[in-house]
Amino acid sequence: MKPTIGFIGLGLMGKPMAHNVLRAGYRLIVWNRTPSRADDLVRAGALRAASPQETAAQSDLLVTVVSDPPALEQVLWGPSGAMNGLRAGSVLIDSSTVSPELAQRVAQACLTRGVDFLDAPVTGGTWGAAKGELVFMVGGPPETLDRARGLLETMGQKIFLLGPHGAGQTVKLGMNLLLALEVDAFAEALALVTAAGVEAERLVEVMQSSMGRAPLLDVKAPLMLKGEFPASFPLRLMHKDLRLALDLAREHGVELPAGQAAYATYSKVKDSASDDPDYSAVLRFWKMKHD
Ligand code: NA7
Repeated sequence: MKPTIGFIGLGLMGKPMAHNVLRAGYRLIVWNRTPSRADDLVRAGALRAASPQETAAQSDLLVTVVSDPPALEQVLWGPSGAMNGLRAGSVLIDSSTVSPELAQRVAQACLTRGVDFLDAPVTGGTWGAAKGELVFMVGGPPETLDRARGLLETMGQKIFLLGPHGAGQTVKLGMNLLLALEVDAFAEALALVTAAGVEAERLVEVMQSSMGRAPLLDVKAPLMLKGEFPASFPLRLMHKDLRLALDLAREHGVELPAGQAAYATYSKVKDSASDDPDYSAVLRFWKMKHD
């Protein structure tokens, strides 16, 4: 019989991931802080739990996908938190992006309860989540990954085991530093080219023939040219990940001058946003300067 899966956090990423688990025929128990976000999953056959603790108590494998470190601490250790519900012998998989240090703390807390843990943040965006084509970056023991692999394969197409607990988060922060700088660099180039009197589309045409197909060109550039920023990966979360990457760099005595500069740019846009845009809205930085 298939194991029972618990799912906590049904945001832009968590919800499509949970749908794929349900479609794969698992018994699924869900909890989300805003209960209405679980309604369509419940209609599709998932069971609704009253708290993170109740979700954990019924799960053989429990997945968490929440915003940031405080959110993860809240669902694990807050009132009716999941940590108190987890049964010995179960597996906790955290697919939020948090600090490697928090991942190691969660692993330690799990160890004392006889629970196996993996940090397993993802890359691939909301479209990858919907198609079940995410890439998992995993930290933890290979035996634990063996227990979780079948479940992860319902949500993703590639699974990288990168080292001990925290290694998944470390690589994820490296990946997002790269993405943040790439989109920021594109926005800078757009600002420069258009200010110098050439249409933005011309830059993109040249990029297309010199750089080939890439997520930046295929997905972000067309929306950025239109000035449309529907949140696929919210800017507030990329901002959080840059902060986590800079913290990690400081811990290890590594300087990230480009990362610092990008953080300042993303911070300015975040502080002045009245909506919840995608991180490609970093382009607004240059508009703000002219307004
Ligand atoms: P979203 O769409 O902002 O969703 C965030 C989820 O986290 C959502 O379910 C939130 O519940 C939940 N959340 C946030 N804060 C809390 C607290 N304090 N307690 C309980 N639950 C909370 O983010 P994404 O799905 O795009 O991303 C999720 C993670 O993957 C994140 O780490 C990214 O960097 C990568 P709500 O529905 O608001 O009640």
